Amino acid sequence: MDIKKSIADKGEYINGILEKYLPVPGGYTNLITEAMNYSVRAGGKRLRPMLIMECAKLFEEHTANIEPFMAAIEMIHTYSLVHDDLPAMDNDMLRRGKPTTHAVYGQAQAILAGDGLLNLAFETMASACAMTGSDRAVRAMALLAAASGYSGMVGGQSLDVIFDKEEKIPTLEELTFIQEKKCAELIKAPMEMGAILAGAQPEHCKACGKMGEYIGVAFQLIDDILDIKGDEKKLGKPVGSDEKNNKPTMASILGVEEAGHRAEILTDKAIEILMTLPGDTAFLKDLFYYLTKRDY
Ligand code: GRG
Repeated sequence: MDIKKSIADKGEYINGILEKYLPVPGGYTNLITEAMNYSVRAGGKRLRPMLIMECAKLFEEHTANIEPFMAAIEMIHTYSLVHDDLPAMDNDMLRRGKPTTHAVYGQAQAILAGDGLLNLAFETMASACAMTGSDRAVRAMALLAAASGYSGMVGGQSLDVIFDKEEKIPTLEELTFIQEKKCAELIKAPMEMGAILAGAQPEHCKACGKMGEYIGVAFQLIDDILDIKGDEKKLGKPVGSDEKNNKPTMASILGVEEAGHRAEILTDKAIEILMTLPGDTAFLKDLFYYLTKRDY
């Protein structure tokens, strides 16, 4: 399997889904909707919707009602990137190979574009829940709400900012918490959501979540490594951002080699779980291996 091509093809397919849910610019909301659409259309691997889709496929060939959730998670992920790039946070001017949202639309509109995407995500999922009356849909929405909120991504980001702004050095335990919450929650959630939406048994849903947790932490380790030795052109964002912001990461504390080694161990653990699941696991297996070797 040419995994790079498979990822790109699936990404294109997901772009088509996203287009169905993006706001239509016009009237007095023209600017904010443009800023929202700019942020989503700037690109990205579309990994999170891909994980919903592929994990659902393990249990059911065609899962009804899955697209709104795929669109919603990418909206939430994109909002987090828009806010993370703001001067109050990482102050980055390049993301996904394009000027960041605040660089194009100004800070106020970028904050609002993030807010707009977050709300649109929940509107999209809530409409799907209302239309189908499906218990699976409600459970998937609740899971994503928790994973992206104070006890998940926002909580991790908050602790990260505390250390950043107060110039304090986090312990390894604190750094692990940041990593698990800021990054892994939004990789774990889509895997479990895919299983839930496909009506998998509770133990299979949990197994998908655990697999996602391992991959999520590995993903962050690789992200930290790429920030040290990645190629700015391939990444579409500046490297050395963590060092510039005096931000210790697992890669800077453990060293690039050890961080990479840990990512490989976590990936093996995730694949061990994957092998216990039904359905065609070939794509996910290749994807997990590829993610540890990715250069973007
Ligand atoms: C502002 C609430 C709030 C949260 C910010 C997303 C985030 C949390 C911070 C960005 C920095 C960072 C290292 C986050 C960890 C998650 C991560 C590795 C994001 C990048 O995800 P990719 O590589 O991005 O999937 P693309 O552009 O491909 O979608």
